[in-house]
Amino acid sequence: MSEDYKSMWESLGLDLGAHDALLEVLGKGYQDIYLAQKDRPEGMSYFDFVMSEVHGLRIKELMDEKAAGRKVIGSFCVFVPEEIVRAADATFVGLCAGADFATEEVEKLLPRNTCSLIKSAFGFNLGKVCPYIESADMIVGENTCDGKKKSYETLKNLVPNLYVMDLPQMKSDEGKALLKAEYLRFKEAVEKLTSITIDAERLKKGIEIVNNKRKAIHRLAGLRKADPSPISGLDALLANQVFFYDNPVRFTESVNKICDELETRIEKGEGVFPKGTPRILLSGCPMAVPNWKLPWIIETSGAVIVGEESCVGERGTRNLTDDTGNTVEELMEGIVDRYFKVDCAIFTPNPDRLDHIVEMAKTYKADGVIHYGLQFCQPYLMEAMPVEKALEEKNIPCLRIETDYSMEDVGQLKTRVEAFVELIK
Ligand code: BJ8
Repeated sequence: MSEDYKSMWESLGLDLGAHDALLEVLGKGYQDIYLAQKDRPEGMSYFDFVMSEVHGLRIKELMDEKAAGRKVIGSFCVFVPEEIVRAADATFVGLCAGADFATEEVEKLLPRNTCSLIKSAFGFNLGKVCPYIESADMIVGENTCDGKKKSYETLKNLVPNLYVMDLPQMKSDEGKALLKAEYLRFKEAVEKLTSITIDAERLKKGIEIVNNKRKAIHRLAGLRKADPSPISGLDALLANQVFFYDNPVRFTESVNKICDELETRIEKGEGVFPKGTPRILLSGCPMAVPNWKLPWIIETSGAVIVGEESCVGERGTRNLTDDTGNTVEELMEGIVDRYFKVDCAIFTPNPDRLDHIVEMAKTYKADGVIHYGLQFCQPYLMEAMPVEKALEEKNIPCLRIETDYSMEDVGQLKTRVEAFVELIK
């Protein structure tokens, strides 16, 4: 950290010793995985800076916003509509975590066979190492998978400000009506928290800010169709991860700047890996910072990742929200329409996701798909089988991986990934 943030972390109630240890591991991981890459776009230095200050400067900014009367709202899921948060001048932050922490403490509250994503969020909270959780004025949980849904019953005893949003499980008219009712209830809760009435002008502005950051990410994704790929999958994943933390306007500018640079690279035929490097589409559970294990294994095994069918990726960002409405009602309708298309595996049946994976594999000219399922994640592990079948029908090779946040299986995963890369070469 470039400044001394100790007093800020102390005032947030962080456990300074544990937090220092976490930052050390994070810094080392970043060094070994990210900074060790060759030929990175210069624009990635912005993301290196963001990562080096992810618990420092960014938290200070949040503190300054709070001091100016703005609220911070944290979320664990892409179903929480950021547009509504922005419309109330509040700041939206992602709270999912991608590393094990305080596992022993967590397993006193949650069954051992809970997915790493949920355990990690609890671990960061119990270990008092996450300044985002501590600075949030409202934490939004959502009824998606059983693991999350039931864990919020426990989480509500650990945090003072948990708001639980119900979500549909089927893409039916009734499901859509439930989503609409829940978004209206959320809008009211945000208005109450911020003492701001969300009118059409505010909502339009909120939609514009979030759409702009999605458009920048779409532009970045489109440039990865090139061969050689102008950016590594690891770096593109990082941009998708920072999407959830950064100031949205600054983020949009920074991603667009990288895209300008990537366009020049493409014109010159330059890339991060040689032309003809096997191209992989990653599909499955979301990867939160610092969950870089599998992408790192793939990109050090002779392949390049060209897309992420994930909530930290295209599943989360792919559709824009219609901003043509003129009333709150019309704009809210646009928000409901947009989010109702998110094809998370908690939906049943969920054919859109299978179609989207096949479509992405074709669009990004992937030679194969690696499906990433977190251990104990029923929705994605169950859906991995129909995904594989749908890909087989199109003659697209697929490798199903089931793992967690530990590093114990790195050797074994590397062997399987290398064999898969050989196969698709
Ligand atoms: S919209 S993917 S962000 S719920 S990995 S906690 S599903 S057991 S994260 Fe998700 Fe929203 Fe869906 Fe996206 Fe459960 Fe699976 Fe764990 Fe998961």
